[in-house]
Amino acid sequence: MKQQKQEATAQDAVQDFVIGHGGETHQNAGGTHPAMTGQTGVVIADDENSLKAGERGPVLLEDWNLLEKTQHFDHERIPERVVHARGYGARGYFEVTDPLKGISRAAVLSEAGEKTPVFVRFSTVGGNMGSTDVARDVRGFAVKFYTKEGNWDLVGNNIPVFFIQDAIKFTDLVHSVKQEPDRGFPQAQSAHDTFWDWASLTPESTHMLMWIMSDRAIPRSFRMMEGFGVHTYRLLNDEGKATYVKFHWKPKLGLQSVIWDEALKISGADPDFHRRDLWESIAQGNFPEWELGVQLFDEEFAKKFDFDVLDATKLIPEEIVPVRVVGRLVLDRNVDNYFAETEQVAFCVSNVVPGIDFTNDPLLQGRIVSYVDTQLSRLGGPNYQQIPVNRPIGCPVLNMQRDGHMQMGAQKGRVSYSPSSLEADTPRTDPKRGFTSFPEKMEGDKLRIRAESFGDHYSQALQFFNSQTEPEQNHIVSAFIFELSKVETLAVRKRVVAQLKNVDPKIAERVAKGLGLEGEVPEFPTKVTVKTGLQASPKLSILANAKPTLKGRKIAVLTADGTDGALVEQLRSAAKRHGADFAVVAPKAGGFKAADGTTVPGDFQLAGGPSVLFDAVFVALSADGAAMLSKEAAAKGWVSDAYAHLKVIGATAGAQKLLDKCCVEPDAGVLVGTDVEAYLKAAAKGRVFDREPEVRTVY
Ligand code: HDD
Repeated sequence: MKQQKQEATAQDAVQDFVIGHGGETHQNAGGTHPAMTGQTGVVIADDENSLKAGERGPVLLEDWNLLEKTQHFDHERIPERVVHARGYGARGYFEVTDPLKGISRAAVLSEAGEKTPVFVRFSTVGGNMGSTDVARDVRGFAVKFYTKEGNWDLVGNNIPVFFIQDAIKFTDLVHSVKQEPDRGFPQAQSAHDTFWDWASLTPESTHMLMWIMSDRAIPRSFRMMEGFGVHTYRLLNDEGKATYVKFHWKPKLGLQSVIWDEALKISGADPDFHRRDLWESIAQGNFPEWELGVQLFDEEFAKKFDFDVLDATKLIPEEIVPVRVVGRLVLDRNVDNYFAETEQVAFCVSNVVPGIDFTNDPLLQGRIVSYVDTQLSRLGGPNYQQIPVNRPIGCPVLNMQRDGHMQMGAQKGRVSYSPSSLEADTPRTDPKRGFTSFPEKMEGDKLRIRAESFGDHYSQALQFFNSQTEPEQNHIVSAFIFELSKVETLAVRKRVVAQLKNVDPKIAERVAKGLGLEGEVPEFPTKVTVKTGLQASPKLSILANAKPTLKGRKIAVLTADGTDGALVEQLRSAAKRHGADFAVVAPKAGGFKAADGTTVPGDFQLAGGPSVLFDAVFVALSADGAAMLSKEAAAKGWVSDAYAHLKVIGATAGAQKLLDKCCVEPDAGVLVGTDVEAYLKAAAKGRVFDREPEVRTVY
């Protein structure tokens, strides 16, 4: 009796708080609140107190609810992915706009208007699940198409080439880049000895190194990056005719990256920067969109190409084989449950449908095996395809596979084998509709060998560098300097620079200068003569392909008491009109008191809303406000970071004192005044790269 009375009192207090008795209003979601049950459906009477022998006595083992709840909790985690552990998923659809009729028999690509549900997971590669979104890293871009002919997984990255040519090297690559095994750090970064030791001794990684040192490895948003299938795949038509294909995802919002110093600071300010951006844009109805493009070519073309199309460290410039857009991918639904969907989704390179086939790319061949194997260990057994997020949609699963851990189906009947005759309606193979492989002619000796056609590791690395705009080239050089500055072993630093000499001595010289290694770098032996004459491919540049738009971008205004409220509202509505998000940053969480005495709510308190979180900024301060914030480190950091990160800065005349304190020099991206449209027009152009030599050393 006594015990029950006490419980009632505690519960009453909680109820009072939640539903707002006593004059206070607290948020309450309402609804009918069905009874809470255990896993067997038994209704729980008390979920606040364990069962005890006496008021202050020991807890009893018979408290099955305590045991069940705790046991379930103890097993809540599953092994994180060995790579790509940190990821974020969403649902949507893929719609065919230009069907590949006669090229692939896969309905997902060849039927006009065919709409296929998809699950997409973006990820970083090296960091653990709890690391940061904005690490310098490759981004995974994995798409599960639930086609009516079965699931097709296109497990790609945001970079079109890879570190290695043969899957047998994958373990070494990953071991070198993950945290070092003795000390367990560094987390989510390649800037350490083991990675560069491995890379410096692996010439085939050189082209990829150029890409991960480029701004491609620090995207502004998942919504603003490309995706690539990387390998050359095969498409097969109804007659079994094969066409080689490379897959490309092109973002509707154009390409954009952050500045490296910004990335470092975002990682502190908002480690969830990319996932928050994706979640919020979908929640707001601004559905991210990509075009799916294909480069198609045949065996004859492949033979004429400078490089081997089976070599995943090479790409085919779009200028040589144009990308044909075949459909669009729209992400229009956030997940209901992160674990059930994003964590349990199992992408397998082996998941292909009739009309899409593999090639002999040795990296691809290894992947076909590895993904299934990893799902077995991650998800606990062979029935992982039955987890809702992995099940096909719109086509049945009928076969003779049975039982196993966590079997969800109860297949009926005696027959679990084939051929059989005892039961009607048992599933039978269908040679016409079924998956068939391309009957490629095979002959040759069984050898452990790397094809000679895979031998040139430097020419496309140079082509990539030469295809970048000047600021992008500068960023690559700075990234090498940053990364190698973190490498403690001098010999490793030198070896990387020696490799760079093979790409272009001028690049090597610039990196050596930044490291203080001029004249000290040895030669790295190579048998290859670099093809210096490869045509630059402007499509490989982010800046050359950026879109002058504010769509999907974020603008913030820095305010303080005394700020012109009407100007803030004008900025807000103009930003919205241009498709941008708008945020008010104020010294106090509640917002600011405008010049006319009204209170304007804030979105961020100054310390929690640094300018690194936004694409363009406006400093809307009265002279008093600027004087006050000139003594506030967070405000000075806000403005000087925006300037150093090459952002377009708008400012009221009253804000000048703060700009001066932050050494903001006038340039095309600093607009003092209240012409909102002129400011937004400048902001739509993106960063002011001409400012860069003023704010950091270019080696
Ligand atoms: Fe991989 C995960 C992409 C080479 C072995 N990989 C994984 C994911 C992506 C890629 C996007 C995350 C999927 C998800 O979101 O769940 N991987 C690539 C690309 C590669 C590549 C584009 C080169 C072209 N991978 C590669 C090789 C191997 C693996 C050569 C092994 C031989 N990858 C794996 C894995 C992972 C994985 C260990 C870890 C978690 C998972 O599979 O599901 O099996």
